[in-house]
Amino acid sequence: KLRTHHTRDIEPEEMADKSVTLAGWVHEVRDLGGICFVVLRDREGMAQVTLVKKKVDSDFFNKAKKLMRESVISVTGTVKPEEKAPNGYEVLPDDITVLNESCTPLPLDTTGKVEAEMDTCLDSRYVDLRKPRTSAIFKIRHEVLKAVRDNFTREGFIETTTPKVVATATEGGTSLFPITYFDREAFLNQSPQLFKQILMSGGLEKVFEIGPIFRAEEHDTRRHLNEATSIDMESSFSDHFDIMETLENTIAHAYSQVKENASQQLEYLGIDLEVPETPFKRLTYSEAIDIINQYGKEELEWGDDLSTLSEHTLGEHVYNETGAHHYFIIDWPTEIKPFYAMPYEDNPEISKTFDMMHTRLELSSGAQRIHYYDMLKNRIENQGLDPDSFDFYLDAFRYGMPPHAGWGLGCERLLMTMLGLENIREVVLFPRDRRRLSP
Ligand code: ATP
Ligand code: AMO
Repeated sequence: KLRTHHTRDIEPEEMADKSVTLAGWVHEVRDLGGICFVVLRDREGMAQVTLVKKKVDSDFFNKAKKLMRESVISVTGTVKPEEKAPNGYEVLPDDITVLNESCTPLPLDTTGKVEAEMDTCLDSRYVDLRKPRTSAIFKIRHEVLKAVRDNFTREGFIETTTPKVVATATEGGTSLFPITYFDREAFLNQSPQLFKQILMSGGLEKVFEIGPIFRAEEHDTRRHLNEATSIDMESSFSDHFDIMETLENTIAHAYSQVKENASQQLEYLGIDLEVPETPFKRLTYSEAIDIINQYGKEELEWGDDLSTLSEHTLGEHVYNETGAHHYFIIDWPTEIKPFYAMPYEDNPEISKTFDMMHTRLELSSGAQRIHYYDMLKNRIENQGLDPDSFDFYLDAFRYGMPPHAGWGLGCERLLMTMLGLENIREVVLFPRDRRRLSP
């Protein structure tokens, strides 16, 4: 057997004098002359393998001293409780097998003593991921996705998968990546929007999808990706207020599950996670504009989209007033929201829409949708789009489409704000941005 235990599975007192086999990477070798420590690292943590020169065979001691950092090894030995060692034990080895030797020098330092540039880390993700801090991010990402699925399931949603190769745009604002689909032009989907709505006509009632979205954003920012993971939901017989509750619950559940199941990883990242309180504060768009204008940093008019600066001004204002990072901006002008957003019956200038914000940036947007065929077709035309290319979507509205609402939440933005990270690329294994296409 190459491994009997992970480093974290060993109980120092209970397992004292027992024989175990650990497997992993050589994190560090510390040769102090008479004693040599080999620090073995596996996915769960570290273990100290201790060789005392006087007590072991001299060939064995010399071989251990010369182990290359990041080589893959399997160590069989006995457990000895030791307060000064990581996890409170050390292993006195009988045998160390080198399963695969690492080349030298390494593309980057895995001990965290030398900080590498983001590009170096991303170019060599296979080594970067060996840093406990980096792998912690992806274990937390797993916990977040698991919690999101749990919460949807608990609320009666079913998981769906819709195509990523499509014929039309869905989100007006950003541009599309064209691709060749046999002899036709096609695109990578910007959002499952049209499909999740069609599923409402199909009677699935409550659906969610976690999948890639592609946006040909020209700019290179710390919060935009060209391939992102979107957490999408759609719910029939619901209005925008109903689904705002689902959104709050999803966020709160993700935070609490991470806190509960990833305490070790939060510790690696130095984070004391606070679970946000629900319900989140709700501001109308008009109130938001007034608040932003009070600060005099810029002059916004009703109908303007919020700039990055205004999002920051507002986020800080809300945080200072309430101590909360998450809040909603509701009731946006119909004109600056996508064609599928439902206007208020008594005031069609404003729509049944919301953005869910974090102090630093937008995390999610959603709306009650237009479920009337004629109204939807008009809105598509008014936004300068060609209704013919939306036939496959519009048809679903002619044969019994229920009222419905939904939202999209950026998985990476949720994670970067949860973990207080500056750059969205840190929470993606292999990010796609303006410059980066491999690995
Ligand atoms: P969405 O997910 O809807 O795209 P977002 O937060 O990315 O949300 P955008 O609509 O792309 O929002 O832009 C929001 C604001 O951020 C816009 O008002 C825009 O001025 C600003 N913005 C977008 N890209 C950049 C950029 N590269 N540099 C500075 N500001 C930007
Ligand atoms: P929207 O375009 O606001 O709405 O996108 C929803 C959320 O997805 C995330 N997101 C991104 N994250 C990183 N990089 C990007 N380039 C990027 N683009 C979007 C953000 C954003 O808030 N169809 C609607 C949702 C709906 O109404 O159901 C939509 O796509 O966190």
